Amino acid sequence: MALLDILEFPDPRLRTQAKPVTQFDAALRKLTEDMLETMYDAPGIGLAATQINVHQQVIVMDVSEDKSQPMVFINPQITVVGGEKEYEEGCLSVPGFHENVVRPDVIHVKALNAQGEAFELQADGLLSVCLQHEMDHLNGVLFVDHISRLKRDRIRRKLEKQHKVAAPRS
Ligand code: GNR
Ligand code: NI
Repeated sequence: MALLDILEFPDPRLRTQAKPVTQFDAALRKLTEDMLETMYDAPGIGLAATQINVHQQVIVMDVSEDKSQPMVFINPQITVVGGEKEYEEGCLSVPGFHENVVRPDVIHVKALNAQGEAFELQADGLLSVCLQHEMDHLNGVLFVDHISRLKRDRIRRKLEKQHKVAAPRS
């Protein structure tokens, strides 16, 4: 197992469009295990491969209270069922900032597991919010794209300043 580095906004690599997974092999299972370890360590409730600079359609999540329900979604497809909900979102790629985002509430998801087997589920509440947030990552979209430009620019400037301070010397 290994901890992976998480890209931070406004890194342009976070804008990459992820490609569907075609090989359900040991390397994919190692990737999902390393992503879960990285997510639990952070700690976070979800992680998309885009965030660790791997541009394949892979998501890991665990929205359970006691962190006992790891979930893996490969090549997910989401259809909106209905409703609308506002939730205060955060992101491991936008550390230290939280903002309210409005999204559809109920969704239907079709995906594959790490073995390549298809499954479907209907989600609402936190599971739905998190899945939509992770799906956005695979499409190069961040939660800050759903808030005002004023707030987004303020967050970008603060993170750029932090990255300058934290940058290794040459
Ligand atoms: O850990 C996370 N918490 C969270 C809270 C509200 C809405 C979405 C999330 S996902 C986030 C982890 C992350 O950045 N996933 O991409
Ligand atoms: Ni995120």
